[in-house]
Formats: sequence, structure tokens, C-alpha cells
Amino acid sequence: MSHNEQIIAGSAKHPIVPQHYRYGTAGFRMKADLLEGVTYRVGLLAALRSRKLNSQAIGVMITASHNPAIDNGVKIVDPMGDMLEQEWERYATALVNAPSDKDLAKIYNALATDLKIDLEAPAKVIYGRDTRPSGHTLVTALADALDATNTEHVDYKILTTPQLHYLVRATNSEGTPASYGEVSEVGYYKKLAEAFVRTMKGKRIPQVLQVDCANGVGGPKLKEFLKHIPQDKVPFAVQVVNDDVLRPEVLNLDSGADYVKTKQRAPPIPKPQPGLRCCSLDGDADRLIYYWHDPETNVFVMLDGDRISSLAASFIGDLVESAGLRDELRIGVVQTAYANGASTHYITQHLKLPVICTPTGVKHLHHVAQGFDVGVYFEANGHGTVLFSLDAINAFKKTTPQSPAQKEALDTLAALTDLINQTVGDAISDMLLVEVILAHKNWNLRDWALTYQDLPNRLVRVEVANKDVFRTTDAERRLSHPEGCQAEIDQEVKKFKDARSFARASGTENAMRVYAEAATRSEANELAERVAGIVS
Ligand code: 16G
Repeated sequence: MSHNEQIIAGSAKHPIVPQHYRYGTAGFRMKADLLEGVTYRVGLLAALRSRKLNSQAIGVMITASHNPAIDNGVKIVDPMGDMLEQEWERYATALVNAPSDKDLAKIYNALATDLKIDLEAPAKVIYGRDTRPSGHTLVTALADALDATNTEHVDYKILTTPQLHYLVRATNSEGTPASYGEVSEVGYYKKLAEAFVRTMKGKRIPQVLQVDCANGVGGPKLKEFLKHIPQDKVPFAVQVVNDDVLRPEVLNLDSGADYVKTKQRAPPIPKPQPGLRCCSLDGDADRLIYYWHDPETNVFVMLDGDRISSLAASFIGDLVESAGLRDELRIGVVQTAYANGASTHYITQHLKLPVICTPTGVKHLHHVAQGFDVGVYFEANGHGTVLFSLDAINAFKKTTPQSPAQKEALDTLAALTDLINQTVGDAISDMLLVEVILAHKNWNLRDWALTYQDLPNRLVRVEVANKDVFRTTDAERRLSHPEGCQAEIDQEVKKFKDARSFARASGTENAMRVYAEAATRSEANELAERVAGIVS
């Protein structure tokens, strides 16, 4: 059979359900039973992408993150472990929407011609999936597309999303001076564990940490990782909870980072215990939220992505200062419109660091963070990481220290570049980072929470007939369309003290999201309701 015949035959085996599909913020994400044909076509695109990029390995991750178990999703990872280049999202959308098997082959060939891709060049795709049962069928469709296009492929089976990103970068940098680590899941654990020991420097973690894994892939992977920590060097007491991956129906159910962030409370199971340090990962372990019930004040305290971001920026900023590199390296923080105003104020006024606001979605934040030598980016929902430029990494490794304090700062910074996942937000790596910082500062969660006080805020989901009529500008902080809508929102905001509000169309659901913050909780609620009324 010719390549074309193979592509057509494979497509017939994995038919597409006709409807309009779009490669969005999280790739293609929907009910799993719509995804088999989509995944086959994504496989074709991944093969093209690898051939376009000199046969470098491309990643494909099958996950629907914090969505319920019946959903699934598929997204492409570029060679450095970052998200698919935006320009290519259009090509993905075009391939997936091909009306017939024959049209699919035509569009595939047309893309190859337009993009000057040599279809005879070698290609490589590596892939993984979360614990959803539907993942198995989707992986089969993906593998068939890779076989049809004569593409070498490696199935890493069940992984967290950040592990797949790690493996893509490790594969492409193997044997080069920029090697990112051993090309295996164990290599990922070894790299993190070794960097954790180096950054802890014998410091102690005084209390147990309870980690809620949303009954997702993070549970077994975290347990596996913990086996690699030498407990004699860093005693780290972790209680892994909500780690049942055998009953798919409990995935992300009343648990996980998204539950804690949106409900602003601890998961009901296990029963919350005042004073216990807790954190939650989401279903594919790329988001992290800390929290505890303060036994003194009897208040639930949540430490979200904004808090992790300001904690990391403050710690790394101080280390860069102690390392004598403050004038050489540009440190900056990237947030979205959802960042609590108090965090932005704390970072700009207290830490004296620049903050840039981007539209929602990791690809936007990641891209802007790459413009700094130390770019800290987190979404309020707990997804984020810290990126170090090559100049920064070289400075940490090559500067000759003039004092023991400077040496210590340089060593810690160098170890942090290994501890922090440089490809994408990674809940396990971020959790280790938080633990390291708290141990160095000798802080508990109360100390951390006291750095600033969040402005009361409210997030509302609004059902609308057609979300596409709403268009935003100014990093999603203002509506440009429909005309007049923003003026109405401005009128309402003016009526409240210290208030801010915006409305944006969701990138993952057919709904609008409205965010409001104000001086008091009741005012934030009131403002959110009024703005919701304007867009509904
Ligand atoms: C996706 C994004 C996340 C963003 C969320 C917004 C990635 C990997 N994930 O989950 O960053 O916060 O979408 O969802 O980019 P929304 O558009 O429905 O509000």
C-alpha cells in the first residue's frame, strides 16, 4: 500500500464524528467517545511536525486534566518540551476537520507541500496518557497514524503530563551538552530527587504533608518518586491520599487542585484536620494548590498559584541578590488577569519585580517568561513554573564566589534549575520547590499566608447563547466586543471600593467566566453578579 492508501485505511478504522473541532488552550478536549478519529489525525500532524523539525521527537499527551473521567483530550508537545507552536494549531484544526478519509490524505499532503516537509525523512513521536480508561483506545488510534506515516514511536504508557514534557526534552537533548536528564521515567525521578537533596542542604521539614492526588495519575507517580528520596538525607513525611486510580468514576471527584481552588475549601475526604499541612494536585499532576485549616484562627487558608509565584519570586530574588547577580540577571513575574490584585501589588511594590499580564493559557505565560533570565509564571489555578535562561544557568555555575554566603546562594540556584521543571508547570516539582523554600525560610503555612492579604474575589461561570460574540483586549482584562459591554462593566466597577472585574469567553467550555474582586467579600460577590448580568 502507498502512504496515502495507508493513511486512508487507518482513518477508516478510526472514523471522525462530524462536528467542528478546534485546537484550543489544552489541545482537543471533549467527551472521550468523540476523540478516536481526532487522535488519529493528531498523530498525522505530530508526524509532520517531527519531519518539519529535523526529525526531532514530538510528544503527544492524552489527558483531560481536571475534567471528569468521561472526558479526554489530546495535545502536542514541541521538541523543547513546550506547547505546540501557535501557528501549527491552525494546521491541527484543518486536519482534524477534514470531511472524509480521502480529504484527510489530501490536506495532509497539501500541508507537507506548503510547509516544504520531506515525507521520506525520519520522524519520531513519543506519547503517554493519564489513567482514564478511554486512553487505551486513543493510544491505539495514535499508534496507527504513526505506523501509517512510517514514524518511529515510543509508548511511555501512563504518565503525568509534565513527565511526558520532560521525556520529550530529554529525548531531544540526549548526548548533547544541554542534556536535560536520563530518557526514562526513572530518570525524571532521579533528577528531581537528587536536586531536592542538593537544595534542602540538610534542612528539615518539620511536619507531615498530606497530598491529595485527585484519584489521578499523580498518586502512583508521587509514590514512585518518594522511593527515590534518601530519607536519611531528607526525611520527608508525605501522606498520599485520594490515590484510587482503579475506579475511574472517582477521578477528580470532590478532590484535586481545581476543586480546592474553585470551591475554596478542602476536599471532604479525608476529613479535614485542623493544623495539617495539605496540598492538592489535579488529575494529570500539572497544577498545585496548598491549604490548611489554621487551628488558631479556625479559618481555611488557601495558598494558590499567586502565592506560589510570589513565594518563588521572593526566594529566588533574594538568592540572586546574595549571589551578587542582581544587576546582571533580569527577574520578572508573569500572571494572568485572574491573579489576585494583592499579589500583583506585593510583587511590584514589596519585591520590586516587574509583572507582565498575559491572556489565560500556559503557552502565553511560558512564552513571556522566556523573555526574562529568571521568569516566574503561575496561573492563579496553580499551574506554573520558573524558567531560567542559559545566561542565568551559566552565571550560577561559573561565577567564582567571593564568600561562603555567595557560594551557598550560587549552589542553591544551580540546584533549583534542576529541581524546577523547565518545560511546563509540574505539580510534583512545584511541591518540592515550595517545601524547599519553606524549609529554608523556616516558615509554616501561616507565615507564608501572612506575606500579604488576598483581596476578596469571586469567579462566576455564565451560560451564554454564543460565547464567540465576546472578544477581549488588554490581556483579557477588557471586552472589545460586543460594543458597549465594557462601558457597562466599567460603570459597575466604579461603584465599589478597590474593585476590578472582567469577563472573558472560556477557552475550554461554551461559557463566559466573570471575575471580580473588591474590598469586602459581599462587594466582590455583588460586583460579580452584576457583571454576570451584563454578559448573560
Ligand atoms: C486550560 C489551560 C489552563 C487555563 C485553562 C483556562 C493549559 C495547559 N491549560 O486548562 O492554563 O487556565 O485552560 O480554562 O494551557 P478556561 O479558558 O475554560 O477558563
